[in-house]
Amino acid sequence: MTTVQDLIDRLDAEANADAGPETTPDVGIIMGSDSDLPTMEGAYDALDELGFAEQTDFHDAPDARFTYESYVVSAHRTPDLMYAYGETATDRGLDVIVAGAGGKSADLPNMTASIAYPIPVIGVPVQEKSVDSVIGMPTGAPIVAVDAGKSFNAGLSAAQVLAREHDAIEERLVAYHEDLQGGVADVSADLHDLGIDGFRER
Ligand code: RP5
Repeated sequence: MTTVQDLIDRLDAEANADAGPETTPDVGIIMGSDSDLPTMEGAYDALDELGFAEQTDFHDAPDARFTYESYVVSAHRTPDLMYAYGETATDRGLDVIVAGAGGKSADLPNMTASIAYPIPVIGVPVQEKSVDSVIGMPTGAPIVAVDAGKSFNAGLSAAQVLAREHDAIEERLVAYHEDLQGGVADVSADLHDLGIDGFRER
């Protein structure tokens, strides 16, 4: 059985490893419970769509140039692990963290934003009732957040952070946006040209 201390030791070892940016994960996805996973899947989907690969071994990066990793980290059940994750984020090579939590005490995103500062944390409130908890930060302690459940946008935002430094990601984001516009244009033309009845049947 894996203990919290095992995971903390692992994070510490990775932070002290001599690993360059080519091999370390770029995006960290964390969530308060595995029950958050269905809501958080959009973040994985967005990053997958942009050509990121999942990295399950810190020391063995996949061929893809840009990668993400993910963990369950509970602010309330495993506070030491949350602290270790945020504190080692820079040394582990993360550039941005997507953090999701649910319930009324959705503190993982906001606490991780404080601990990992200045690494940007994009908060995902898993439910409507989690929004205030995620975004309610005091002056000087910032968090970036999406609306409840909008984890796909959180994944896109994480890529936007990386795109400032990596042209390849910017190109993928631009291509994604062009596809998005193309999809709207297709639907718009169909609605106009087929009429409402034809559109319903198409
Ligand atoms: C939060 O408590 C988690 O982010 C989750 O949304 C919620 C409930 O967790 P479980 O009881 O389903 O594990 O910290």
